[in-house]
Amino acid sequence: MQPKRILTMQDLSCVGQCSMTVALPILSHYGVETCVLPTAILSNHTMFKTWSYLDITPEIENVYNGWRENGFKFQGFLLGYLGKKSLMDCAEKAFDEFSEKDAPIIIDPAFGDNGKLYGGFDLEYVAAMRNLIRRANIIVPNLTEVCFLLGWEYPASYDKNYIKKAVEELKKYTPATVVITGVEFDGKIGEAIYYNGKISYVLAEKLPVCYHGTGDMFAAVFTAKYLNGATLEQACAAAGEFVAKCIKATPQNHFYGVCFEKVMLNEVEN
Ligand code: PXL
Repeated sequence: MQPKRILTMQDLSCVGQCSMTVALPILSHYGVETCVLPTAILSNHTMFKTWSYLDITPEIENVYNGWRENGFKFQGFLLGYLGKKSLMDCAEKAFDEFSEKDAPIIIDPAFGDNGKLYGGFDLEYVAAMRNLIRRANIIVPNLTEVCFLLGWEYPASYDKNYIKKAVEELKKYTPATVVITGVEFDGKIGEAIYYNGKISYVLAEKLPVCYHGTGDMFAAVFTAKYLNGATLEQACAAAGEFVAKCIKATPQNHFYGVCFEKVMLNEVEN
């Protein structure tokens, strides 16, 4: 079978093991032909003290002209950190013009974590994302992003009823299947999947550490597995397992991302 060809749109942080520099190798490793549209070029991700930032929006129409002239189409889309509101219009244009029939659109809102927005984002960006998810088939927000999308306070604690209310509210903005990442119950961590009116949970051991870029990694493995025929639950379990292995392979002093390369090397050698 020919690998599926997808387009992933997210930033290229030159240093920091997140967004494009994890999505591209992981999607390729798991058998997906990965075309990229970098939305911004940063010296490093925004969890470091400082960063440079080049917005790619002005170049995108030239890229699209190249794609139009060559007749390129994609069989799926994975959106991560876009950076600016203008990129959301570019994303919609890509869905309209470069999609094969029924190509799934998977959107990771990628604008915050731990109850806070990432540096450089504001509520206007959140509102634009709330609008963009109406185009998604699957969204993979973490709980911080869910709360911002709904205009809710980030909760000190929550139960399964809270998650149910949250997904029901989200459904007002999107027809998508909702996969909330990083939810914690009974000392375990994983995903709440809302599909066809029902919620299921994929939970696994919670590791006592937290690293940047793991959400991007989760979205990439999830997307590859799902496009290659896994169910939502299987794709979540595989992605969660991959992220956990990467965290375990990362020494504590490696603070800015996780050592996913070691895990992939292991998978190739075995
Ligand atoms: O991992 C999410 C992410 C992606 N891209 C950039 C970031 C972050 C998180 O901080 O700064 C540029």
